[in-house]
Amino acid sequence: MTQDSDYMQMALRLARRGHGLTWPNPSVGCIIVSKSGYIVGRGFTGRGGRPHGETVALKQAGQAAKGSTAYITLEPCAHHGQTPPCAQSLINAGIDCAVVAITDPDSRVGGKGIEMLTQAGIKVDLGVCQDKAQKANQGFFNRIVGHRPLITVKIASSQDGKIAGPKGASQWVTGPQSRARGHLLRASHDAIMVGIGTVLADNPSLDCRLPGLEDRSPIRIVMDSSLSLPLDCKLVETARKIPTWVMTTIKGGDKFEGLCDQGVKVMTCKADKQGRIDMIDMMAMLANEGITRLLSEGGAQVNASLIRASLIDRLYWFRAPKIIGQEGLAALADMDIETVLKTKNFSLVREGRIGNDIWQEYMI
Ligand code: AOF
Ligand code: ZN
Repeated sequence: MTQDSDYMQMALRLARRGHGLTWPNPSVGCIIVSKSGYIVGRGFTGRGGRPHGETVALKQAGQAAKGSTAYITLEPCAHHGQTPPCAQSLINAGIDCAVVAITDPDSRVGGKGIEMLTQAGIKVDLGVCQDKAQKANQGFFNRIVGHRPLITVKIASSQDGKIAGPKGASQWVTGPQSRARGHLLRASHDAIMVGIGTVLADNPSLDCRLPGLEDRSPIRIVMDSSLSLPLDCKLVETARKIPTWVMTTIKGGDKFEGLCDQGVKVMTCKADKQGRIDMIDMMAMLANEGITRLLSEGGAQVNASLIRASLIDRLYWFRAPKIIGQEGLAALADMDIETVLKTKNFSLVREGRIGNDIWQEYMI
């Protein structure tokens, strides 16, 4: 017999489809199972956060929602937004039972959705697959509770941890399959971030070029403390097509205006003692802009800054079967021993072979 946890895992799989699309909102999955045990509605949050997952699933279920059980990956909302609260829609549809994975930390919800359902006489089972839901919603939770996005770092290196050869040629260290996986990672994030060094070395496009997923390109963010971004680089030239944000410490001036004129959004962050961007302040600004899932593609300086500020939640490391040698550029720059000793250990959660490369996924 299908268990509650099986249905919840289906709902979580649906929710994950919305990663990268639904920010500033979480992606919520909902499965409606009729009295006779059939799945009559499936939904997840739409682009930009609307419609909510429950709205989609209830619409599909129609009259069959009467007496059903709804499996929802996050507590249904209790506030009046652009539409009535999902908790009210579930009550109106006549469901018998709600199985909810985890409560919503948004102060407009925070337990009120569960309360509404219970008061209406609906049986509520809270906490099914809670750990998995915590991970699936981590971007949204980080934004609301931690005032920063979920931060994932992707590194593509040689076996000896070098991301570029002696002349800084970094683009093709790993094979085509790893690069495609990297593009899939882009599609499941709200924004992708690189440092100015990477832009000057590679002039990248930072879009998602997988067939069928071209419209899943995330926002592109460049960390550029002194505004060295050339006005004729690919990112600036395409800024009106794919949003491009520049994080800097500069407050104005010709370059600032020039970038804004080309459609780039320039945001001024606090500077640290060395004049570098204050990472915590920058992440709070990004969370404030609604970013829940941020993918950092480095390079060496950005990776090191993230490690120094203890800001890495997940790490994907792709390694090609090549040795570049000590002349190459290390994945992490400026890692002095004090920083290394302070760094928390990562745990390996998954690994595999991809083409001729090895990939590993770590969590803090
Ligand atoms: C749900 N189902 O699919 C999502 C929820 O701006 P609004 O009105 O769309 O509300 C956003 C809030 O709703 C968001 O902060 C979070 O608390 C909740 N998200 N809730 O019932 C959904 N995406
Ligand atoms: Zn809702």
